[in-house]
Amino acid sequence: MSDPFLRSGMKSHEIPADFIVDQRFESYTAADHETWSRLHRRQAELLRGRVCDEYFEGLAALGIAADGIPDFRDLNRVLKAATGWEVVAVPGLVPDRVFFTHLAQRRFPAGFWIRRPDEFDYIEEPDIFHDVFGHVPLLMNRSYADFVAAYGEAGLRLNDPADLARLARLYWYSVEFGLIETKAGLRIFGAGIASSPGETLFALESASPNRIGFDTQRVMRTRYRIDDYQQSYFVLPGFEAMPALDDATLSAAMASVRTQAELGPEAVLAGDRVLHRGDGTHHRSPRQP
Ligand code: HBI
Ligand code: FE
Repeated sequence: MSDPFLRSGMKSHEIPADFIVDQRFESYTAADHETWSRLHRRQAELLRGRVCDEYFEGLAALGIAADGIPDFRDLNRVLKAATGWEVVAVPGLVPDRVFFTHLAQRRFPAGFWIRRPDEFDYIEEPDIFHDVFGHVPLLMNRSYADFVAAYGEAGLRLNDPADLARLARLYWYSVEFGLIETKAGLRIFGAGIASSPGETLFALESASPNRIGFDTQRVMRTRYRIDDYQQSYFVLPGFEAMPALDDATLSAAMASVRTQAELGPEAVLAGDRVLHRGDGTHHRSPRQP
């Protein structure tokens, strides 16, 4: 059995039960900071006119800049005052219950390690660039911040793995891969998109994927891909439309969704508000992500 936290350079016995570790800001090398700078410069440039305004507002307010990896102590002074959130360092993916517990208490677990130069364009596990550049700016937004905390609370209330999978799809298709309608047009807000140059262009501009109006029960039924760009993106009309996850609302939605068939990630339904019907070319052509 390989050690799942070797990626961070840590051994299992060094990791506490809540998985929170010190960021060890002083341990980043000049090469680590340079990787961050290159990623930041490339992505900030590409996101101009493609990401929602709230994202760049959060980035600026938090001082997340191209000059180097941010120190969580600096981020947390601003973030805590704004929405009550803080960023905590973790060595990698943490177990679901641990993840939900931190979110419910407004602690966002962020990988503290950064990808190697040879992994510049693709990593399997979230590193500090995905977590901090992708997610943290929008934790300055009240609606997004409240949704992520409510997601943690909801995860702790559920026990059935099938229900947890349905809940996770709401997070996947919004916080990770969501698009949003603005007066200026369609924009990105999902961190999985915002931290990936390839998916930034694909999600917004490719003819291949479907772009469908976000509907809570529809999304809860829809499986997703973890190994390639999404076949469907869901579009929120605004941050205030993030789904309600209080016990009464979620339980009612869950009861209804349990009676409905699951959907493949490529599905388009008669009742969908289709903004773009994808031609599916990307996922049909063999291996050219
Ligand atoms: N752990 N660090 C970290 N980051 C995540 O995004 C994460 C996780 N553990 C579980 C998880 N995500 C998802 O499977 C949950 O949404 C259930
Ligand atoms: Fe993420």
